[in-house]
Amino acid sequence: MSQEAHGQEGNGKVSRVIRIGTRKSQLARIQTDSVAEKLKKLYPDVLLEIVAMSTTGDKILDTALSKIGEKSLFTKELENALERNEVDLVVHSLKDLPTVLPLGFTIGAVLERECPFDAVVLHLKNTGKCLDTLPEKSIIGTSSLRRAAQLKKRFPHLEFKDIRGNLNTRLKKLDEKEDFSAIILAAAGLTRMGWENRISQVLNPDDCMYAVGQGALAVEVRVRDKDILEMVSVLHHPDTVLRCIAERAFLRHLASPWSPSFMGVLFQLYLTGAVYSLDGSDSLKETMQTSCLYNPCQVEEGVDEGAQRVGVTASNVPRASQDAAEKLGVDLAQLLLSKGAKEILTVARQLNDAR
Ligand code: DPM
Repeated sequence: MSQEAHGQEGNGKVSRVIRIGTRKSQLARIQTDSVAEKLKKLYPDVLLEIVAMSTTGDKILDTALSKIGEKSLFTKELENALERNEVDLVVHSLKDLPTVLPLGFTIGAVLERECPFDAVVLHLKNTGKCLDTLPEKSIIGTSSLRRAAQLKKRFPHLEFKDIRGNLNTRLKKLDEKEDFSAIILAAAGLTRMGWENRISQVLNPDDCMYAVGQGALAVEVRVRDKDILEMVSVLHHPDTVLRCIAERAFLRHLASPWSPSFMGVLFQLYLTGAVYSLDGSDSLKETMQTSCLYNPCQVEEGVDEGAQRVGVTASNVPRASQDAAEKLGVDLAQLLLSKGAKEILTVARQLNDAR
């Protein structure tokens, strides 16, 4: 619990103040506010305070994300504040959280996943078109190696260039200049910003597989802070938890120390995972299934609350289902590795480093 973490209400009642850390971008604020609202409804007596801060990722705007290398770029400052008890929980996009968290932190809640797919936002002059009908050599903005690799293969008439900055900056770069014919962004982020009217095409996974954890929000907390861990655990959406454990286990087994940008997954009752070369010409894609049922009546009591799977603590989701989800991810990664995934990833890394 934070020092001085008690507020004095007008009626003399003392209640705990919970501080929520967030990045300063509009999307981060919207995401944090949505989680704060849910907590406020569940715990009306708790005082919530939102603490906004800049992160390294917000400051370095001129280098392609895939080149900076450090995955916790957007999370480190927030984790430092968590460590120093300056905040009690931090709201992130799950896909920005590495599959191995620094010691002492855990994902205490994975909220219901919104649309996980990627979306095309067109320059207004291209209204009515789609990726298929854009003219030859049209320039598409994305800094995601994952998106570029898959879309280059599927739409060879298009060219791909890096675009950086938060969503507001990117949309401005698209609209106010002639540099890009379209940009690719996560549908979930656009929808949270209230810009769903700018989505002209939602990409299905045959065209572009989404990233591990995309579309889900996560709440990161201190492992040792059992009160907060228990408090946020009611936000867990069991179906999303299991899908994301499978996806993250796949990524961790295949990729560490890899960044998620080369991989995408689609999990229904099955998990599809793939690896791509940078230009998409070389790829491996496999699907595996598991029976991983969630029966809310079967939640076990007395599960070890410290137990983490790929960074997630979910004592209110059956352990057997979590085991099955995790095993599915690992098995799928092993299958891809046995077919040569490591070679594709190694070449992709060397080429990206040399860019
Ligand atoms: C990660 C990637 C991107 C973000 C890489 C990827 C996109 C980077 C780019 C891991 N994090 O997806 O292949 O386009 O240059 C990010 C967004 C969201 C969370 C924005 C977006 C919102 C969606 C969500 C950036 N992180 O992907 O358009 O909450 O899942």
